[in-house]
Amino acid sequence: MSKKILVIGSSGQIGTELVEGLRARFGDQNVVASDIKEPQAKQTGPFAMVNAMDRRGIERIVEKYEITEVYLLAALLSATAEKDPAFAWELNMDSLFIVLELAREGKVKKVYWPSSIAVFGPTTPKDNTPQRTIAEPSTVYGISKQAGEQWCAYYHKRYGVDVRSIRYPGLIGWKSAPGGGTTDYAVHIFHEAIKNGKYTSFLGPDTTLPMMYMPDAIRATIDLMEAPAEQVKVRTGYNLAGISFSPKEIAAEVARHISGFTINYAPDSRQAIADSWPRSIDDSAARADWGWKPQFDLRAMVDEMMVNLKRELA
Ligand code: AKB
Repeated sequence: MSKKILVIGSSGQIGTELVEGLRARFGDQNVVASDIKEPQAKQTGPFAMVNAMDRRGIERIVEKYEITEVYLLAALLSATAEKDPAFAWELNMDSLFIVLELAREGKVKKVYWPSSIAVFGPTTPKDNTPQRTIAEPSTVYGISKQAGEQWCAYYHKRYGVDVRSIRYPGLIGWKSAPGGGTTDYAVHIFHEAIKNGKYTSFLGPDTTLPMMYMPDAIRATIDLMEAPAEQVKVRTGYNLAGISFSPKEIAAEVARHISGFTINYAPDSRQAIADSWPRSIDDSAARADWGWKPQFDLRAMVDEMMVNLKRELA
């Protein structure tokens, strides 16, 4: 049977670019995008409206398109989740159980589920955070990601479900807007710099966080899903490192492209979340197991973001 992919949450920040990447690699008709709302981006392949918590609705799509792999991206991110912890838990966990169960029942063969650096917390070693270490998250988003990782490992061990996951750092891209995360400032800064020549950061100047340019994240996601099963030794979530930087450091790079650019700082409730997360990540397990290697450093990422966003916003 040929590969048929369903992406749930395809209109979000990762979904938009992942669908594009998957369609480029496996063909437009072999990738079904789905979301709770109509897509903004023009679709080159099938699209289905579905709520990620609607088991019957998802099953109908799986049957109709003879889906073999599901990428589940629907979730409430760290900052938004803090506004409604009960709903965040419900959405983030119920949707995961639905796809894990579909895989356990043999209705799909492989599952991708995104984890996050949010599984770590204030007691985690902050620099070069190891793959296996203390993980006591202080946000509901982090708790849902940590519990989700354990459920993925459980379904793999107990039922042989082929589920794979990455602990994404903050993701930066120009094709889609970020949706309610603590790392969103690193996308907003580009939009505000190009439009207004200034930006007020909701994180303080020296708040260093792990980040990654979206093309690296999309490549990592597809590479992990395409790796032979025996090479995927971590069935919780893989640490993945790209670039670590602070608002002050990215502002200096942005200023190379926007003369007179200024940044101010007005930390809000997201500062406490950022302070609980690592500064940098040890991703040696992903490198050793399935050959992960990032391509973009801070300068290369900023250069590409500026060229593309200036064109888009013109
Ligand atoms: C967030 O800030 O909530 C996300 C994440 C790091 O998972 N970008």
